[in-house]
Amino acid sequence: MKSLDTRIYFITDSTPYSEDEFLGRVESALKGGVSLIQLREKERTTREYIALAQKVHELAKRFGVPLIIDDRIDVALAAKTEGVHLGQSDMPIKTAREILGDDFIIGATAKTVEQALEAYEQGADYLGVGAIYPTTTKVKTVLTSTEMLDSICKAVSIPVNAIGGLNKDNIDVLKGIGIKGVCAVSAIMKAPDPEKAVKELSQAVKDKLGL
Ligand code: TZP
Ligand code: MG
Repeated sequence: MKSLDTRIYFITDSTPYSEDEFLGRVESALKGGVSLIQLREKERTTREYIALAQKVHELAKRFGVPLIIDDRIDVALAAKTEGVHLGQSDMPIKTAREILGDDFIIGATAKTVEQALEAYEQGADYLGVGAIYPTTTKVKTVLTSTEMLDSICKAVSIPVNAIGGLNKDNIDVLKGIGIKGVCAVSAIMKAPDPEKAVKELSQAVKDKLGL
């Protein structure tokens, strides 16, 4: 298993920002100490996605934080990032692993124990499970119960992260569940001061979840 720190997994959303403002916010979040970062773009052309990935990658490398690309292994390969995150309608994990090799970080989305086991058996390095709470981020998802999250954590031996509407004030429900971290978009991206938001979220994750 790879050594992978998923405690504070920041997923970006560039939608409402100019590129400079977006990159400034990403840098601020990195300064705050995120442990993993994912570039998540849904509207951009392939060329635009690669160009932005290269810029975010330069920033992330300065802080020693691995960059994961959402959905697209071609973009991840082109920008030479450390990983890719694949959903249930993206390339199968097995195929991605064959193409990308053992060292590449491959994350998967799972909402059931069956999906979790399949992703694990096909070579996923971590799982994202949710949405735990309703989210304001644009995503096709349904709520996942904390009971299901718990069952998934017990079923696989790779890190499992919770995702969906999570912030420093509502993560108590995750206490006692064997997650290795939380994923957050809005709580960091939309914060007035992303660096401060990351520090506060890290403290809450440490205090409330012991991570
Ligand atoms: N998958 C399930 S919920 C979600 C994704 C990508 C969005 C999470 O965003 P937020 O703003 O942290 O609720
Ligand atoms: Mg995706």
